[in-house]
Amino acid sequence: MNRTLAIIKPDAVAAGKAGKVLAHLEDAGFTVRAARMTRLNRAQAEAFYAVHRERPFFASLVSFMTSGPVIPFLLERDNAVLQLRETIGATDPAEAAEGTIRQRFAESKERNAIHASDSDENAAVEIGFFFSHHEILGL
Ligand code: FUP
Repeated sequence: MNRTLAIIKPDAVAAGKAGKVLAHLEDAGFTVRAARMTRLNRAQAEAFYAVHRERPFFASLVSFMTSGPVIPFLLERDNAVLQLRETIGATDPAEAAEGTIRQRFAESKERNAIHASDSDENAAVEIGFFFSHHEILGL
């Protein structure tokens, strides 16, 4: 078993799809070890996406990610990072495989419903961004 971070993004929360996205994750075999609803401020969103700071879409991405509440989840299963990337699908929903979360729920490449960590190293950093040790449940 290992861990990864998912974030239900503001588009999916605002559209009332958060429950369906979580059900999709649970049906795909992930166990929730921590969850919260929060709203990122500008500094937090810029820090979270710092790797994209020089990209042309950065300002728009930060504006979108601060536009409403998000729901981060710490998820656990075998091969969690890779399995979650497969479960969410490609960044652009037009390219996301049938039955993936982004194919089902995303509106566009920017408003794409869900974030997932892309490596074990980034998962550890991103989990620490949203959750402190005492919020992570052993169950
Ligand atoms: P992903 O790992 O699939 O979330 O995609 P990236 O790390 O490449 O991009 C991070 C976020 O930037 C995406 F979720 C959406 C946004 N993005 C855009 O808005 N436009 C782009 O051309 C690429 C990414």
